[in-house]
Amino acid sequence: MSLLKQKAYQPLTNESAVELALELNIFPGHAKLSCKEIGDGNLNLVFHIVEELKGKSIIIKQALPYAKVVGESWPLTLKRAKIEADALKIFGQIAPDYVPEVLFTDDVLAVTIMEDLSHLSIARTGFIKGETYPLIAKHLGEYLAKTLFYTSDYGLGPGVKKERVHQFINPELCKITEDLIFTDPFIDADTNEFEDSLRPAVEALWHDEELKFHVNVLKKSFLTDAEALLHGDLHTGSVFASNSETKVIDPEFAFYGPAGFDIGQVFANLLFQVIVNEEKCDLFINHIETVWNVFEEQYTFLWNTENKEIAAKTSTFLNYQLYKFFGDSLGFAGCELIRRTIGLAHVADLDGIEDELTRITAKQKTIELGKILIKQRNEIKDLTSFIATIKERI
Ligand code: SR1
Ligand code: MG
Repeated sequence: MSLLKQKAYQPLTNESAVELALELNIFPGHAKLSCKEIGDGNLNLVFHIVEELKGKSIIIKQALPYAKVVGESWPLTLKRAKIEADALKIFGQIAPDYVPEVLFTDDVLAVTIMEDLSHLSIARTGFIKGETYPLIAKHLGEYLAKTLFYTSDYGLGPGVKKERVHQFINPELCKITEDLIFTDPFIDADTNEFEDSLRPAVEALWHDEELKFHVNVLKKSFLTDAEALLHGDLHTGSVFASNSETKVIDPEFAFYGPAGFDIGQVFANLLFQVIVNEEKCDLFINHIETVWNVFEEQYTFLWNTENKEIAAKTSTFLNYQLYKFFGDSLGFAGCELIRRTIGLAHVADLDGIEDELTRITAKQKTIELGKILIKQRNEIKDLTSFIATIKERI
């Protein structure tokens, strides 16, 4: 019986992924298709299907009922596939240049079929190989301004916005972030993973009461500030890029949260390259500046031209908003730097450094910069002081 008619979840194989694509008439019935499972993330299966003669291709992404990075002992809701598909559709309407096209979704099979982006590379992998993607920062700044404005009270109006908050209640995936970013790295949790030589630096974090206070403030903001529909996991592994194109993928962690969270994840994941890539350090600092400058300019334009809250359209309130987003983003960036260094889910920018001394030194710098950004996020009032803070620590 056809996969869709069975109305039951089953993990796809290369063979059944091809059957599904044929059943949906995405390719002609006689097409000769090849399929490869290419998922290298922490959670899902990803099938790349290519029509051998014509070269047409698609991606089928399927959620697994557990976290792949840990195994079946960590069950995980399949509902995240619907959240991801719905978020891709909304972000795709708002910022079509920067989001893959969705071709089909099915909530029971937990699949999203989308445009194939394999002519692009995962930005993190490209950066590690020496690419710099000259337009990625401008594109991400624009993506952030549009998605964070148009999904907010100011872009949608309070009625529709509240419906969206309801639609994107995503407790299980949010809990992963709450634990892995805001809790576990700051206590002696089983999920933490770090080299023995980092233990003194890690234990210092666990005993730093001032730091833990600030992390609790940031976690409270993550839990309660429903400012905009966030991507929720906007690291450089969630971005496909080339020298001319940028596409943001994988919004399964989407929910209504503080706007600075998405911006901060982008900052932190560019900071990994600032820290490890001595030769191109200035270029990645420049990317960070561009992300913020483009975000600020475009958010300001949307605020002034598309604002649904007439009485809020003042420059003082806009400045208040931008100042809050900036400070929040530094704090969230600090949390991301620390959790990717000593928590459960690491990044190849750091872990891929073969020489142990170089790797440990880079990780120590990452932890120190993370601490400073968390504690001083409200004193670092603008880009100039942010860049100065970065340069003092690397
Ligand atoms: C168990 S999931 C670990 C991490 O992978 C995802 O991409 C998120 O970043 C999450 O924190
Ligand atoms: Mg992901």
